[in-house]
This record gives sequence, structure tokens and C-alpha cells, in this order.
Amino acid sequence: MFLKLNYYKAIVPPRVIPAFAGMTRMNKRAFLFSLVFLALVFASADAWAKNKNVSGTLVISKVFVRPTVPNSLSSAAYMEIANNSDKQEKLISASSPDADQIELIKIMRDHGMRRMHEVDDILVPPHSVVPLKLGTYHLMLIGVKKPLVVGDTVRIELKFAQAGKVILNAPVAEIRARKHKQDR
Ligand SMILES: [Cu+2]
Repeated sequence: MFLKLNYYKAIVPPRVIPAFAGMTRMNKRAFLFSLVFLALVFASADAWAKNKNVSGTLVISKVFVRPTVPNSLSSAAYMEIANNSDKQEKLISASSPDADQIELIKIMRDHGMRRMHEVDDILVPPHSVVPLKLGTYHLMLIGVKKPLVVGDTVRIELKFAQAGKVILNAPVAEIRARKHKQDR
């Protein structure tokens, strides 16, 4: 068998694989058909997996953006990010056509005061939910193009390490809990 393979390698061009060279015409046809069939199976499985990743294993809910206050061009977006997969997910950036930039902000305690710290990413461990809410994280919209009022919708594009781009249409709504002075 080993010798036979070497023999085929010697007489056929390098790009023709040895197994193919020894086949009858019918076998070649069946072999090519199998290759095409397998390629189609893998292509559709891949598409299905990608689709499932965005819509099934990564679930983003409770999304809203705060209205802007007078004389302010910034706002904050809140949501819950659920990762139902076995892999760690990571929010790596966010942007919006309605704002100059969006920063990922973590609230940290500093001498008893809550302060905003920009972070590079927000980790979402496998099978867990990370809330972006008062006291944890939020997305800081900087340089909004026009004042945001209740009833408006803000398009936010999130970029995840695993799932890639996720587009949200976030409603502008008042925050129900206590006030968060750091965001003003
Ligand atoms: Cu903020």
C-alpha cells in the first residue's frame, strides 16, 4: 500500500491526490459527488452554527438608553447579557450612528465613592448573565447627535469576541431606580 501510494505520487501531477488517480471513471464521478456533498453539508452546518450563536446562545434583554439631561451630550445604555454557551463571551466594543463614541464603563468604589472607569471589555462567563445596570456596568454614549427623549430609539452596535456584531434598537426610557449622579 505504501509503495503503491508512492508510485501514484510519482506519475501524477502533485495537485492530483493519489487516491483519485487510481479510480475508474465511475468511481471518480462518485468520489467528486461525495466531495461536493460533504462541502455542502459542512457549509450549511457552519451557517447554522453561526446563526445559532447570535440568536440562541447570546441573549441580550432589558435594553434601554437614558434620556439626555439639559446641557448634556452624554447618556448611558443598560441591558442584560446572557451567555448560554459553553465558551466565555466578551463584549469588546460598542458604537452608534447616534453618538460620537461609546465607552464600556465599570462602576468601582473609590474611597466610598462610586466612580466610572473605562474598561477594555466586559466578560460574560459560560452559562451566566451579566447585568449592565446601576452599580455594575453601563455603556456611556458620548457626543450624542441630538437630545434623547423618551420614545426615541437609539441604534447600538455591539461587538462580541465569539458572536461578532450584534445590533440593538434601544428605546429611550427613564431609569426607574434611584438617581446615578456619576452619569450626569
Ligand atoms: Cu457613565
